[in-house]
Amino acid sequence: MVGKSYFVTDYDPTIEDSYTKQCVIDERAARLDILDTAGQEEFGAMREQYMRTGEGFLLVFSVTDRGSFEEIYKFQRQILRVKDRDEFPMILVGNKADLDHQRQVTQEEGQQLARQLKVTYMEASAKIRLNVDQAFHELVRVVRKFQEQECPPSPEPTRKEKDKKGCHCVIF
Ligand SMILES: Nc1nc2c(ncn2[C@@H]2O[C@H](COP(=O)(O)OP(=O)(O)OP(=O)(O)O)[C@@H](O)[C@H]2O)c(=O)[nH]1
Ligand SMILES: [Mg+2]
Repeated sequence: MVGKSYFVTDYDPTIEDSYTKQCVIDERAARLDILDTAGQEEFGAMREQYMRTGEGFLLVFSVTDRGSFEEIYKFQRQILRVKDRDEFPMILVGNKADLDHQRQVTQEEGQQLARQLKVTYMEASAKIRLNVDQAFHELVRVVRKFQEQECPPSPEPTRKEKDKKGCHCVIF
């Protein structure tokens, strides 16, 4: 849902859609390659592949659908397993926040899960465009922070330091 820049009222199950978006986040240019993936189980075979290539993930559930909320934990475990890490850039998004009267998941439950997963929680609505761009921007910040920790930009590393670095290190 959140990859689109317009709101679609028909339900059209996603198999896989992709979008590219250029934007400036915190005064730095970013190119977002967004892969909108399927929630439906029959398209789940592609899941590990997109998990391997993704640099950051928006874990989107619907606040009006308890089942979608309960699936999030499993997705996060799978991402961490595929990445072979304890933490990875992700944001938990509770979508359809405009449908408050149909809520099955409270804001507090969303927060609680986010704490457990060690990620940020945001409520969004694709319909009223609440927090849609913000969720992407927040994810970019988390991805940048993560990548800087993984591979800190060192202005002029010495030869010895270069050899020690795990990133961009070519061994002859
Ligand atoms: N009221 C409201 N409806 C929404 C919102 N986001 C999506 N919908 C509606 O919910 C239905 C499903 O939306 P999709 O974006 O197709 O859902 P999805 O999660 O991508 O579904 P899959 O592609 O099958 O995983 C559509 O009818 C949308 O119009 C929202 O924020 N508020
Ligand atoms: Mg979809």
